Formats: sequence, structure tokens, C-alpha cells
Amino acid sequence: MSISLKSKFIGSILGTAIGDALGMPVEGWSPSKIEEVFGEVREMMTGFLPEGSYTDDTEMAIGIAETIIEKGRVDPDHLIKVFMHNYDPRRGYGISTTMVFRLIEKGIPWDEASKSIFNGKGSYGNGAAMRIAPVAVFYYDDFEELKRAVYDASRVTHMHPLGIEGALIQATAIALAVRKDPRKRLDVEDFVDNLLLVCESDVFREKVKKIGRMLAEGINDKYVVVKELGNGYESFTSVPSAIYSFLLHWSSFEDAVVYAVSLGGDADTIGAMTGAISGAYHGVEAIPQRWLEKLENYEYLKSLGEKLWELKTKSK
Ligand code: AR6
Ligand code: MG
Repeated sequence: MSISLKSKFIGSILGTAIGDALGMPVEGWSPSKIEEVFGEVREMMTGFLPEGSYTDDTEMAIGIAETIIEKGRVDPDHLIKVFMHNYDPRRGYGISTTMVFRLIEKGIPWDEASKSIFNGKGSYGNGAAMRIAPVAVFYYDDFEELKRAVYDASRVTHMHPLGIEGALIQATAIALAVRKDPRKRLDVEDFVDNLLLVCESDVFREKVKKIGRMLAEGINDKYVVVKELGNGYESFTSVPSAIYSFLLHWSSFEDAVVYAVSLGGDADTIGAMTGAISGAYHGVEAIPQRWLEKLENYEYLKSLGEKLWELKTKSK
């Protein structure tokens, strides 16, 4: 029996939260510090939040799932309200996302607020990509719809084209993973070629090409991966590393997410993005039970994946 679509939907939502919670304690650490102190992060630990807690990445993914479930699509006017309703500053939000919320509270429309960040350029932080799993699974079978929905889910806080492009590439990786049968060998070269088709900027095109070259060379040295692909808070210094972590360890959810977190830097977000792709590929059964048992709000997160799947299959 093949892995069910339902399992893949739930796997991508829970995969986001698991990667986020696993990386949370070492966010901002260098890969060498993580290696010295822990060897590797293979268990949930306490960090700036208690063991098994998720951060803003998952809180915002929840907001997107709630909007799709309530509205049947990504309605940006509704989404920004849900984001602000759910906002818990203890979860470590990006600086400019917090600024956008403050401006909206003062009465500025969201599109103006989002655009005003970074001298009118908008943010290219990875905040749009980190939360995209609900959109990606919901539109996994229709690229044009996916692109439109990613745009709407991103621009409420991330107006910079690179912020949105990062979310689109991450969403495309998740959508491709949903479509693949995990019992067959993954053709990583073909996967990278498909991602290249959605790249719009030279910045991302060069990074995605580099992913292909590095995989062909079999590079798994995390210091080389951080140097070449990054471990930062920008979309283009984290989305490529998350995709690389998945493709290097496509056959194991656990190994992919542990590797992503080992890169350090924005470890929770890189972990969340790798978890979203790998969870969409393997389905929820591949996520270690010992991690799920520790995860905050496990039942609710699972129910969001289930509801997205119900809505998707009902609308067919
Ligand atoms: N120009 C220069 N630097 C920029 C620009 C720009 N246009 N846009 C982003 N940056 P932010 P997020 C840099 O604040 O995307 C949290 O830990 C700048 O250094 O929009 O919502 C989350 O969990 C800025 O501080 O945040 C995520 O892991 C940084 O990118 C992460 O932060 C992040 O952009 C990003 O969340
Ligand atoms: Mg975070």
C-alpha cells in the first residue's frame, strides 16, 4: 500500500513543528558549538522555550492552516488578522514581522505596512518560507494555484521578491515531495531540475544549481554546506540549506532533520523547512514517535493536517 495523501498532509504540518522544536534550543549557535556541546541534536531539549515547544515558524503555519480551513483559500485580509490574533512574542518572531504587526495596530493597511519595511523594499527574511507547508500541501497538484496562494500567504509580512521567491521554492519542494512515492528511489537530480523551473532570480538560480552540483559530488560536510548555502535568517541563506538537508537524507526523516539542525544558525527554521519537505515525502509514520510524544499541541497540529486533507479531497 502506498503512503496515503492524508498521511503526507499531516506529515508536512507535524514535520514543520518537529523540526522547529528540535532546532529551537540551538537557534543562533554555530555548527561547531553544537558539535562540541551535544555532538548532534537527536532528542528534544529545553531552550528559550520548554522541551518540545515550537516557535513562530509553527505558530504562523498554524495561522495559514486556520485561514485555509475557514476560508477555503488563502485570504490575505483574513490571514493577517489570524497571524496577529495568534501572535505570542515569546516564540521569537523576526524583527520586521513584529514591526509590521505594530504598524497595522496603528491603523496602517497591511500592504503598506509590509512594504514599508527595510526602506520600502520589504523583508526577504525566511519568515514567508518557514510557514508555507499548509499552502504547499493544499495546492500540491496545481502549480499556478500554488504560486498565487504562496504570494498571498507571503506578502502580508514579506513584500520583498526574494522573500516570496524563497517561499515559492520551499513550497514547490514540499509539493513535489507530496507527489513522490517514498517506496521508490528519489531522483534527486530531477527534483533539483524541477526546482530550477520556478527560480526567478539569479540569487536563487545559482543556489539551486549549486545544490545539484554539491549533491553530485556527495558533499555532506556541514561546514561546507553552511559556507556554500548558508544558515542565516534570509530566505536565500536558509531555504537552499533546508532543501539540501532533505535531498542528502531523502530516505530518512530523522536523519534529514537532525542534519538540518546541525547546520546551526537559524536552526529551528532550517529544521522546520526540512521537516516540512521530508514529512510530505514520507508521511507522518516516518516521524519518530519519541519526538511526537514531546511535541507541544500535537493533537491540534495533527487535526489541522487532517482538516486540510478533508477539505482538499472534498473539493475534488
Ligand atoms: N534588507 C536587508 N536585510 C534584510 C531584508 C532587507 N530587505 N529583509 C530581511 N533582512 P525578518 P522573519 C534580514 O526580520 O523573516 C525568526 O527567528 C534582516 O537581518 O523579516 O519573519 C524566525 O523564526 C532581518 O533581521 O524576520 C525566522 O527564523 C532578517 O533578514 C527568522 O527570524 C530576518 O527578517 C526570520 O523571520
Ligand atoms: Mg523561529
